[in-house]
Amino acid sequence: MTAAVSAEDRAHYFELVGHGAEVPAVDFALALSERDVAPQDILLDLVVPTQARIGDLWARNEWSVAQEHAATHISDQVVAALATRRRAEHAGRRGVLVVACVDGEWHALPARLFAEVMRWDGWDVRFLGASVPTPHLVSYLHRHGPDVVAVSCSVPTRLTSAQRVIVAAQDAGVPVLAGGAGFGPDARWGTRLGADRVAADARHAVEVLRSWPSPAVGDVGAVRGSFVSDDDHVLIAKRRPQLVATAMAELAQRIPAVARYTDAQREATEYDLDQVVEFLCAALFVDDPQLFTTFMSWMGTVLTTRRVPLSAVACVLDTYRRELYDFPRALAYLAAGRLCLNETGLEAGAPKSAAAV
Ligand code: B12
Repeated sequence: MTAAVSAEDRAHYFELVGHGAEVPAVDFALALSERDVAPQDILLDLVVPTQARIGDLWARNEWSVAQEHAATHISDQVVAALATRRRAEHAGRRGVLVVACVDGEWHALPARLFAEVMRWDGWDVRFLGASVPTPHLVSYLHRHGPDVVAVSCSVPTRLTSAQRVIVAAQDAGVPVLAGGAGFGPDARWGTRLGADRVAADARHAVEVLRSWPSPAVGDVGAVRGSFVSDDDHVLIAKRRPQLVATAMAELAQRIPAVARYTDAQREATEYDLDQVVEFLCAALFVDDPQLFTTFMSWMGTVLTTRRVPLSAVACVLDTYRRELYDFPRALAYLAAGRLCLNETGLEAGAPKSAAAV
């Protein structure tokens, strides 16, 4: 019988990482492990919720990027310490599992957390880390011939890269398990993009891999639902610079303060406008408006806490709707996103003028 991580443990760990107390945080995690808490539980019930909380604090502008980086470094150290101190029993008996983040995906820690849990479940894990270029991953797969490749994606704007990896790995004869928050609720976009298996999180992945008797022999060559997307996301992505420039010009006309922005403010705004188009393209790619509406709610929260009037974001969505008049699906997604933004503004308690978008 193993012990569990308690709410007090989480509160204490959060205090430690919040104060940059690296050594005490690592010692605390190791002490939990000595108290008979399973290492998997320390990662999934201590480190994961803390990292999610840090993300929320960053999104709400309560923590700076520097605070997030410092805390994430500590969590990284905790994972490393547990990985070296607690060796898996029967290591590697389940086969070789390559874990890689898709091209352009810099969230290595979620993938590492997943990887360590799989190692303790008996896989011989080869962890390739952040943003692995697809051709390099494929050549690695050819050279090492793993039983499964686990593809990690934390932000949905990387889903086009994810699909390229899925196809290339399967062509190389290696079955694909897809996971990470970027694949959406229950990793549903992983299924849509043709992965052999998906899992919502690391615990679910343990079950999925245990009930997948022999991935290498069982699935390769099987007829998979082939994923076909129309070209809307490609055509719109090509127009990103022009869409952002038009939206920026319109904002400057409507909101005098925008015309007086410093270079840094202008750059940050252009980045946000570009993100809107990127998420719209990702949603069109997987043909799911929910990807875009979830993003707009998130963006509504992020911008409200940074005192950006949501009316400005609504103005941007209106510009995009005018410019993309010949893409009916994009128009429907933008309309749904605008509605979501309105609701987010009201929930976040934005001033009425800003929320009434
Ligand atoms: C640390 C961090 C970063 C670091 C990452 C460093 C590192 N070494 O990983 C850096 C600074 C690089 C970063 C960058 C960015 N980030 Co960031 N980041 C985070 C943060 C705070 C923690 C990440 C983490 O450790 N997660 C660990 C746990 C919490 O994640 P998890 O998904 O539950 O992990 C499990 C599963 O996903 C699963 N899993 C993972 N891989 C796989 C693979 C398979 C096959 C399977 C089955 C399962 C599986 O296993 C894990 C354990 O169960 C998250 C917050 C969050 N909620 O994750 C934001 C977060 C992910 N980032 C976010 C954003 C916006 C960004 C940036 C766009 C910011 C920017 N403006 O530049 C960039 C994007 C960079 C890129 N293109 O990749 C947003 C994404 C929001 C969205 N709309 O999608 C988040 C959610 C923050 C927030 N609350 O707003 N970030």
